[in-house]
Amino acid sequence: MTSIASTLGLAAALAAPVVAREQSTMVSAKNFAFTPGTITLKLHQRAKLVFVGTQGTHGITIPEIGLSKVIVISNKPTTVEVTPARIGSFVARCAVYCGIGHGSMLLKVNVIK
Ligand SMILES: [Cu+2]
Repeated sequence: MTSIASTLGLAAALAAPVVAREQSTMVSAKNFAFTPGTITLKLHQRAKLVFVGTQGTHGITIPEIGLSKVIVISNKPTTVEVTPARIGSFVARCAVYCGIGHGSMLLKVNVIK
């Protein structure tokens, strides 16, 4: 049940100015794909990456953006923060063997200005 007070509180929260601008991107991992398969981050802007496993156990390492190995397991979101320092397109492979499709499990990261 939603009270009028909580509705008003939500409206106030939605109307509040954004204090910090931070990219937040959710990436899900299942056998054998990251979704979305490509994410775009901005150079020198802190980004929050939320990895959510929906099937199997996977891993991701993206040294080009300063992300050391993150293990992604089902039903346990893992949030990491990165600040990309290089422009480019980087392809990361799943870092934990997860089965027959493991070799084609890729996440492409574009870092733009
Ligand atoms: Cu894998």
